[in-house]
Amino acid sequence: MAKPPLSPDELARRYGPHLNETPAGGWQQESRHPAERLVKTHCCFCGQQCGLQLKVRENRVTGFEPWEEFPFNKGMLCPKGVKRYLQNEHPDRLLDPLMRTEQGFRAAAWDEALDFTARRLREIQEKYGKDAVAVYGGASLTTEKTYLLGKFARVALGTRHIDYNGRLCMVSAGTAYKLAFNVDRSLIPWSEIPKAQVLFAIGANIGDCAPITTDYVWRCRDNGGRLIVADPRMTPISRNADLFLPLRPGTDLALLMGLLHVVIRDGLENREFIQSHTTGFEEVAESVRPYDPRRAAEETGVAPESIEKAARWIARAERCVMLHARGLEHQSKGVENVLALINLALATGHVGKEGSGCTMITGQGNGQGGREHGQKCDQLPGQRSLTDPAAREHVARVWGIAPEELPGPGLTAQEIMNAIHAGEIKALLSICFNPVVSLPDSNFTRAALERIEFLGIIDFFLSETAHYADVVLAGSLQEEEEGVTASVEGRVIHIRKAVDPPGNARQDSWIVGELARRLGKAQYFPFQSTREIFDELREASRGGIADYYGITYEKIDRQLGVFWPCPSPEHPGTPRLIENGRSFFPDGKCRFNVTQWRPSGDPVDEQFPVYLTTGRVVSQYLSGTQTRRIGGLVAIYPEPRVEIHPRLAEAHGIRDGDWVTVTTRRGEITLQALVVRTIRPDTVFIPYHWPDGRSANRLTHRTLDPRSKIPEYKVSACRIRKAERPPEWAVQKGPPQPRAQAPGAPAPRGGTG
Ligand SMILES: Nc1nc2c(c(=O)[nH]1)N[C@H]1C(S)=C(S)[C@@H](COP(=O)(O)OP(=O)(O)OC[C@H]3O[C@@H](n4cnc5c(=O)[nH]c(N)nc54)[C@H](O)[C@@H]3O)O[C@H]1N2
Ligand SMILES: Nc1nc2c(c(=O)[nH]1)N[C@H]1C(S)=C(S)[C@@H](COP(=O)(O)OP(=O)(O)OC[C@H]3O[C@@H](n4cnc5c(=O)[nH]c(N)nc54)[C@H](O)[C@@H]3O)O[C@H]1N2
Ligand code: SF4
Ligand SMILES: [Mo]
Repeated sequence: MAKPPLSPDELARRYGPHLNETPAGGWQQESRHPAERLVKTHCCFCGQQCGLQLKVRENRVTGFEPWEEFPFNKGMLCPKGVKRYLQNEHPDRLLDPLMRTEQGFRAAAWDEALDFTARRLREIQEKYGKDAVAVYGGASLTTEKTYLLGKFARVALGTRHIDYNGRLCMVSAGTAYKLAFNVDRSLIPWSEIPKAQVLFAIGANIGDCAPITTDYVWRCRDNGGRLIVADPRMTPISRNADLFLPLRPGTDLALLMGLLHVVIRDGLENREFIQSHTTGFEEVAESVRPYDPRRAAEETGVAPESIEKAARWIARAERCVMLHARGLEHQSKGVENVLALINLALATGHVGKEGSGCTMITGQGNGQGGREHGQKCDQLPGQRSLTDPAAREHVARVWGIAPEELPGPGLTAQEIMNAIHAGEIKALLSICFNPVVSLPDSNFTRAALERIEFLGIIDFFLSETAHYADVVLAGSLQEEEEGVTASVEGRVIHIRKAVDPPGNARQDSWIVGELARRLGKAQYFPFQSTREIFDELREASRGGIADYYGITYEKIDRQLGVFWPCPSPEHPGTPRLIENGRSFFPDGKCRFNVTQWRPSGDPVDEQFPVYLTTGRVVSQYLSGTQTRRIGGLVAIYPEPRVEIHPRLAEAHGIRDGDWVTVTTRRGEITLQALVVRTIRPDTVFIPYHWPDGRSANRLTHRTLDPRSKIPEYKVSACRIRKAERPPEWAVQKGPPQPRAQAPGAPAPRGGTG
């Protein structure tokens, strides 16, 4: 049954003028009203989870104030944090459940929408089997919601298939850290960063994507620390780097193996640390032997002298912190890349001591907490493995079921979409995920959703994916339900409820609980409050790696956050992991892992000679559902542009502002050129926060890392040409927008302005 999405016109007619597109200038509302109360909580956007205070008046969020005491950001916020409060009152908020009719959506009563959803899920499971239904979760949800969702999939639906949008984000890092340390969390609290003598940032655009971390980087430099940055683009922080390594997209592994080669060749490895705290060094040393600086330079395009220098700086530093993000991880060898960085950290002994450590910069708001308690396809609460008999027994006991009733591991996020496309999975319940914009190869995603038999969405805005839904259940913003998240540091923090959801929208966990009840599983979901969900989560995680047993909301408030593991009420929490080199493996050793070079899944050739890489800009967030609706943010970077080096531009007769068609083996889109000197001349960059004709994911490919199953967003092959005329979307929108702010502009230093 083909099910075309509703057209924008139809949607606008049915559901107001703001849908799917930001009105000119966007939604702006200033906080003129004095506050009745201030609610100390956190920014809902990125993994920094900055503390802030929401101004509340008459059950509405009307503005914000800084929260100076919260230690991570001390009142500083980036542009998104300053504008986040505009969502609660936004005219696009979904205020009722929506049900699809022949003509479009109509508002429905909750009983009708929930009954229908539960009935369709049950019918499909009866007809095709339990695993014909899949669940998508998200890492912007509070930890309680993600826990509830894992239990819902396995107990209420009994399906194997639940996975989450962190599969597009944190899983290469997580897989590698588990292989090396048996734990998936930053090894250090951010207070270690300013103490480092050398900071190595690889594939992390800290200025735009972790803006508050910039302040830690500058403090490190103020203390005399040296900064090394590896990125195909000169991002804001690299302007102040002591050494910049402009590597070719997808070649990090060669760079990192080259660095380790130099360390070992020059006898700079930390023998004592290697001997006392690690296993597997010899094999890794052997594997990097061929990667002398000349070969590493050939593969990466980075000068051999720079590789030599970086290796010496890192190895000779007493304290070194290595920071990485998706540039390193969004590759079909993302896990190998992270392992190679960890190998370098272990070989130089920069793990488990003050001012040293390697760490991923977590992406989504609850990117950390969202990957700990069971919404991953192979995971049970507490970062336990779904295939570990002891873990199954423990969690089954807490849930009041027999261990045999727990389904086994299911498919990952992209694999679920592949199975929908293949007609094997017939229904999807998706919360906090916008796959039409965020999954690679979006023509494929759209084709899959056109054939799905039932799609249910829980969201507070009508996302592009919701256009394909049979039912849209109007859910809640972060500040509309109490809970916890875990920040980039591994600090568990308290999300306080500021207001109720508006109109007939409902709290996410109420919606999930009501569906469970309608599926006949009410007894397993007796929760009257988030606190009761959290208390069960504490039990379920008890004794696991991510042990929350000793964490309570009150303790979080007293300590301004608690770092897990925290196994007992008296335990203060664990800011630094791998203390004195002790890993989470039973033998306490850290593991070296041999890494092997593989080419990208979409190699450049004569037909597609240019590298395409994708990522972010400071003012937009993820698939843009939230930030494309906020006026002050849209103004900063109104439309996606394709970054091109002047030399590449000139070769194609392209000038700044010209329309450029970018074509890959999947499709093409036409955007305006942003001609900048801050990118490699063999590479173009497109931010991915927009849908349809502006969507970078029309171009990307579905190759996955074989272990983490992360898509290779950072490496595609493309060709470019000057377009004769503007694309359809631009014609409809009117004259081109003024030039966006060039990247490489000074990085924000925070501040609430
Ligand atoms: N403003 C803003 N901030 C965000 C987000 C957002 O959407 N907007 N999202 C949050 C989330 S979920 C995430 S995951 C993080 C992402 O944070 P980052 O990973 O820092 O951001 P990206 O832009 O995805 O990519 C980072 C850098 O990788 C570089 N890169 C591209 N290819 C390669 C390569 O092959 N090797 C290397 N070494 N680098 C490469 C890009 O040029 C880019 O500068 O940001 C979080 N913060
Ligand atoms: N080309 C390319 N593609 C990428 C990336 C890239 O670098 N390049 N990055 C990838 C990465 S790192 C990520 S993390 C993904 C993100 O991709 P997605 O997770 O699909 O993006 P979001 O915009 O977070 O979509 C979340 C949806 O959930 C809703 N939502 C947010 N919070 C809540 C909540 O509390 N409750 C409910 N009910 N709904 C909520 C939002 O309104 C939005 O519609 O994109 C990936 N896609
Ligand atoms: S850095 Fe910006 S987006 Fe991230 S949590 Fe802080 S204020 Fe929010
Ligand atoms: Mo992410």
